[in-house]
Amino acid sequence: MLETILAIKKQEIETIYLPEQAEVTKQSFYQSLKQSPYTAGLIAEVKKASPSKGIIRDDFNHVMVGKQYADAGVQAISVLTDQHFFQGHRDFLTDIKKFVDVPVMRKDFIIDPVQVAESQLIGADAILLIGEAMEASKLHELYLQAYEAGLEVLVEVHSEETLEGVLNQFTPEIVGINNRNLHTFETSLEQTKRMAELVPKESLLVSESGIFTHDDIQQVAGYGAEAVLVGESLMSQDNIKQAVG
Ligand code: IGP
Repeated sequence: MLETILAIKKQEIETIYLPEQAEVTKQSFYQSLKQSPYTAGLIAEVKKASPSKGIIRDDFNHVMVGKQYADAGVQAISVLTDQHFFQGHRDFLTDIKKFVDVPVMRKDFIIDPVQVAESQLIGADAILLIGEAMEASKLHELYLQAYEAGLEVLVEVHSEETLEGVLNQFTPEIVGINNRNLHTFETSLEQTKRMAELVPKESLLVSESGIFTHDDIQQVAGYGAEAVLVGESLMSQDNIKQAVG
């Protein structure tokens, strides 16, 4: 699946036109997560659909979801901007950023410098870079470009092997362990358990995907996660704001 997504992404990159600079107030993604008063900081994801689940919410309105997350007091918001597989849009991020004062991360398949530049222009505070999507040396280049442009980076990995490759290059400020395998969609919180000890103490550890209950949060926090990234379970609630609490 990841290969298919990346093949389409490469075609899309050819047609990116850079938008005008969105006027936004920057918020620190890292600081917001670090300063969370809870067991684990919450990154709540604005996710309309996914390749494994199809449409998650029929009455989807990105600004409404973003506002509800912010009102509920989440530490950060992740916005899926990929159109083809997740039915997102880059404008979703710009729109949401106008209404909330929590940091907003762009979730997409970023593999090219032009997408990093685009992320800055649309008003993102942070971006996701996926270890499995490229060589560690390339990921490092995009990482440096992002920080230079004032963007923070969540470096996501699924396997021990990918994590090792990244750590041979550099130590990311924020590391996400994706509990979901992007090739098979198999999801297990055990992934965080197995890999947490391989993540350097200096890095802020985020556990991503497949988190549904407060018990799940406690579980991954017990493995060492300082923050969690939750999409589907919040998006499918009738009352999103209540669900966050
Ligand atoms: C959220 P979930 O299972 O709570 O909906 O997962 C998030 O982790 C997931 O959307 C995700 C993702 C990704 C999506 C993690 N890494 C990379 C697209 C690309």
